[in-house]
Amino acid sequence: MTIHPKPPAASAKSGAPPATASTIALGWLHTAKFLTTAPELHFLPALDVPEIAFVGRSNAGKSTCINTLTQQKHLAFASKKPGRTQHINLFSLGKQGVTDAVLADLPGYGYAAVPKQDKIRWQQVMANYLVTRENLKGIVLLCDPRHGLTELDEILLDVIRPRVAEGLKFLVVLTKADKLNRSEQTKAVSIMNLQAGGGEVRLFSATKRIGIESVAELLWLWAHPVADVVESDVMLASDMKS
Ligand SMILES: Nc1nc2c(ncn2[C@@H]2O[C@H](COP(=O)(O)OP(=O)(O)OP(=O)(O)O)[C@@H](O)[C@H]2O)c(=O)[nH]1
Ligand SMILES: [Mg+2]
Repeated sequence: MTIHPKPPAASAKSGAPPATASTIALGWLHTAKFLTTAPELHFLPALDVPEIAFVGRSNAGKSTCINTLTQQKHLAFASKKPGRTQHINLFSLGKQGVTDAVLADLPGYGYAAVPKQDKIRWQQVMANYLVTRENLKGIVLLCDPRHGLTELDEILLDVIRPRVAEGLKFLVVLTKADKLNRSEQTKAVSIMNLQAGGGEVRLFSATKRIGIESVAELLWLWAHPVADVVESDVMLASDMKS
């Protein structure tokens, strides 16, 4: 049996309920702070902490997803107007002011009104980022299940496939799940499981608060691989196995 590691359970203070994996993961995400913004890859600082990038078509809900996970309404710019995020925006995470991971909000692609030259420039910046960013640990691809994967999503999947094969983490977040009924949600997950090339798939809704804990726990695990988790937590996981 495979036991997936969990965020460590914090020791309960007297009277307080023990912290669960999702409260630890959400507490960690809540520490998010704006770090920097860059119009081009070479303006990004070189970092040695794990970076998790949010990518997807314009208006898919990337910035809203970051704000929901971090429980901060205005951390990333979210807007009804597509094309709102035009730079790579980095947010640092970590307790006690010690940065242990970074979230990257990338500009969306596929917005028809963007001039062709800008579109091409952005596709190049994005492809460069996804291929060369050394501390990139995981990619969260946001996809509105009412539209499914677009041609540009497919191109992105082709770009990252070799890195995923080498161990880059990959998650497809099916956004705006509140717009689907139960059976449509189930169907969307089944279809995406076939398309996600071995990556994880989660339903998500910022408005109906679907999937928040589950995505938070996954990101926590990406940023805190078992080898880095304190010995007692590893022992806890191995106790569970026996
Ligand atoms: N119903 C619903 N609407 C959502 C949800 N998430 C985001 N939206 C809406 O979708 C629109 C786009 O959201 P953003 O978070 O700005 O999308 P984005 O992917 O960052 O867009 P760009 O920055 O243009 O790439 C906004 O009007 C959001 O309110 C959701 O879970 N449910
Ligand atoms: Mg955005």
